[in-house]
Amino acid sequence: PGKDSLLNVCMDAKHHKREPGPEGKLYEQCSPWKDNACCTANTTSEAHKDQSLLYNFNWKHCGVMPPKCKRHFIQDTCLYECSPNLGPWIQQVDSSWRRERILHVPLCREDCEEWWEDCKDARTCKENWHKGWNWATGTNRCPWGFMCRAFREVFPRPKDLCEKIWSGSFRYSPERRGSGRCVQMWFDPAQGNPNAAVARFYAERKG
Ligand code: FOL
Repeated sequence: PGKDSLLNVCMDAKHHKREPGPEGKLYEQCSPWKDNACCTANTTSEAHKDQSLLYNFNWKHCGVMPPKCKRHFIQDTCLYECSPNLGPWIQQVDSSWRRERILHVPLCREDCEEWWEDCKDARTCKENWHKGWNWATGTNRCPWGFMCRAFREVFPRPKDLCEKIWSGSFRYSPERRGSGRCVQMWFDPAQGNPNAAVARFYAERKG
């Protein structure tokens, strides 16, 4: 594809808009994307719930997730659902719930390290949260034989968390926030969305 087709696009997935555009208001942690977003306000309000209707996914599958950890999962959901700057990493997939996914998005090291640091004492029973849950009750529960353990045991390093939890959506980037060479899940929208320039940089190399 030409490089322009990688810029300012939405993936063809479960809740994404067909095309990015302004949203009057996006909920709390997703508000940085409101000037140009692939998500709707309703998606961003669901993104903040422990048991959201987006995927019927339950963050409390091993007990309550501490708020300092949960905020990173909310931010990941905002990035995943709202970002119009993930085009260089969109791949077609053969899946029951989406036609496209993101693969190997270079996540800035600080975003990954802070996510791990704030979640290391939280608990989970699975390394890959995309597959293999017990859905018998309508929400994800730990499958038979998968014991709840601390994140620091399931994901020994920050890189393990960021790369494995969503089956390779992210790659751990050694680049820093503000470098223009890695994607930030956290940013101050005052100077615009820094990920637009990151997408342009990688589209140039791929397109
Ligand atoms: N965040 C990021 N960064 N990347 C993502 O790909 C992503 N995906 C979700 C949320 N945040 C993300 C969506 N999460 C299932 C589980 C989790 C989920 C969506 C769907 C699910 O239904 N899993 C079934 C298998 C479904 C199938 O592949 O057919 C399971 O076996 O547990």
